[in-house]
Amino acid sequence: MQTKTACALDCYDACAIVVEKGKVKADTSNPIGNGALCALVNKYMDETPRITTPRIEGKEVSLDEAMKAVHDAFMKKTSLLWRGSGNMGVMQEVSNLFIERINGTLTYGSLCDGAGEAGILEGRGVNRNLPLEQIQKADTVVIWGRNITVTNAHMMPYLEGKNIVVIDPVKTAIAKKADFYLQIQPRTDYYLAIMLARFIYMEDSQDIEWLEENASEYEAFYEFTQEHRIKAILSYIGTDLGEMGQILHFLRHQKVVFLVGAGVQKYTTGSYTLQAIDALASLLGLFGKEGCGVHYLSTSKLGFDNPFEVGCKKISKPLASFSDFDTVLIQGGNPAASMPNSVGVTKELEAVDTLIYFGLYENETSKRAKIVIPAKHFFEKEDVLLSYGHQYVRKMHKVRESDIGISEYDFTKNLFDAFGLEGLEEESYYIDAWIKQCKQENDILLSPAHQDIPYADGFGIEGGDEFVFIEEYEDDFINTKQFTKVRTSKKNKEEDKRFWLLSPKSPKSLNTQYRRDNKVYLHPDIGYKEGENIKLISEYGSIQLEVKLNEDIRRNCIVVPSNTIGINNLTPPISSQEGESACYQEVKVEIQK
Ligand SMILES: Nc1nc2c(c(=O)[nH]1)N[C@H]1C(S)=C(S)[C@@H](COP(=O)(O)OP(=O)(O)OC[C@H]3O[C@@H](n4cnc5c(=O)[nH]c(N)nc54)[C@H](O)[C@@H]3O)O[C@H]1N2
Ligand SMILES: Nc1nc2c(c(=O)[nH]1)N[C@H]1C(S)=C(S)[C@@H](COP(=O)(O)OP(=O)(O)OC[C@H]3O[C@@H](n4cnc5c(=O)[nH]c(N)nc54)[C@H](O)[C@@H]3O)O[C@H]1N2
Ligand SMILES: [Mo]
Repeated sequence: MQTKTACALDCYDACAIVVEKGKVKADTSNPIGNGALCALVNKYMDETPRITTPRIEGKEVSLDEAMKAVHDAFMKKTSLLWRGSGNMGVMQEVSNLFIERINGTLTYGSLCDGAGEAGILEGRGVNRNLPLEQIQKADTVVIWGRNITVTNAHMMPYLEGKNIVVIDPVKTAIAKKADFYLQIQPRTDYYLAIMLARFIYMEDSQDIEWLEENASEYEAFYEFTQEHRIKAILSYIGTDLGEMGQILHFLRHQKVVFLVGAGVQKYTTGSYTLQAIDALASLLGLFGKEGCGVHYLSTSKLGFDNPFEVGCKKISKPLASFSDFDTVLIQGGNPAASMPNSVGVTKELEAVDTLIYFGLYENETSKRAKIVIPAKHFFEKEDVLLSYGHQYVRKMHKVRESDIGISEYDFTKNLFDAFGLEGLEEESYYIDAWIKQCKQENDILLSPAHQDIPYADGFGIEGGDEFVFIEEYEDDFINTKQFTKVRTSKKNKEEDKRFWLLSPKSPKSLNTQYRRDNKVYLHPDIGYKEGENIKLISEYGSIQLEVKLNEDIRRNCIVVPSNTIGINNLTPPISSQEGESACYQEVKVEIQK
């Protein structure tokens, strides 16, 4: 007997899984995946101990007692549900229905891809997924701020035989194999896209026919690119005309796909970066054609009528002020470590009267919670999985029994009952509601928004709209602290001794789940020794880490993976100009021995 399910970890791949006689394997009958599952599922997940018993103020209690305490907490005046992305199944959101009924508060905004998504919406009106099959038909794939072998490993088979261009401040594994690699200065991808666009106009390589029909304001955009000074900006990006020529060689008159990752947009200006990359793609006429396009984290719920959409009050997710609420429920997340500015966030969480943690593993947040409710693992419940990286939808079946924990549906049902509320349907009703809306091809479910060639009928939700170019770019951070330094560098020899703090994902963790790290990776030329302990200091806090030398990292950057204990002590409590997203990399750090 085989049971089919999928991996609910927050990842582009959202792999299809079969379980046979207790053995977990990749489902090779499904187009996603390359026949293998990653080490997170095969190894690190299994070695991580679960929370097995509910607790109230550190004391182990029965699930009934713990749920009674949760009920009492929600009787108080104000409550907040802050949900993380520990499980990407749609059923995570069923608890919205309870929060709505008690007049509680939810969050808006993002810790993840929100800035980039806002830029895409600005330009295209809707953030559609570019199907894997189109990526496979490209001549050139530009991997732009995405660490594909770590965060999106199942994309690799789709890249075979292509010209590969990589743009990243770190010479990643894929960069080492690339046909062209640009070790870009962090936070300058917007400028790179604008410069490339300007050169495309200068050499008349733009796709006039496509532009006339789909993006007719392109002349105004040309004028906008001309406001950007070439020499100063190329030197600021860390490149030159020669390298620009090499990139253009891979973009002109061929099928090009941009695989853009979270790395380019962990900044206040993240939305403009995505809009500029989209504008570059538009100039080349890359939308609505076979083998072309921009692949970013797409809106996975696009096209669905979401039964868990509610009209609650909402506060900012990356800047949540927890202490404004009597009761805070943290579900499927670890904000004490994953939100920016951990020092401030921790104080906020500790000031909450009743903090409830509902999750699988112990972490910085569970340790501070008054009530801890163990969750069921995605192998232990029914669900539906959508993906931001591809078009396939998967029904998730329970593949093992467990006495541990409670599912999100049962948690919600328990509270509906305790409050004497009516109107919650059966679990299967909601699962069917999602499944029923999918398109179907043979036995495979597809997102209702899926289009083989997205934007072939134009932009906007309904199609028919034009692409909207950027008209304005304001950036105080660059102008005051960075850009001026470059412009005056001849006179002012004093160098900025601080380093850009990059926090990409780790191969051994899924965000803060599984193995945690305690190292800082930096270039040997910076002058520290392997194994040495150093202190990193920013305006917001500090951490002590062990040095690992790595020649692949740009000399003005240091890398502290996002699973590192204490990384977010260093990051700023700010949100992006558009998209209300965290800006983990809008910070420079000093090193002290
Ligand atoms: N193994 C594993 N896989 C994961 C995750 C995990 O924790 N572990 N997390 C999942 C989640 S939640 C997400 S959102 C995705 C994210 O996955 P990705 O989109 O790959 O994002 P990151 O790993 O954050 O960073 C990607 C790359 O951006 C580069 N970078 C940093 N700053 C800049 C910059 O200014 N410009 C450019 N051009 N590049 C830059 C980094 O060096 C890094 O190589 O991965 C998912 N997959
Ligand atoms: N410095 C820095 N910080 C970052 C990032 C970065 O690039 N740099 N990346 C950000 C990004 S992209 C993201 S997406 C966020 C992620 O941040 P969070 O959403 O907070 O994710 P995790 O820290 O992995 O915590 C997930 C928790 O969910 C719980 N969980 C897992 N499965 C289930 C389930 O089925 N039910 C319930 N109830 N709980 C479950 C687990 O106990 C786990 O501890 O982190 C962000 N933080
Ligand atoms: Mo993410």
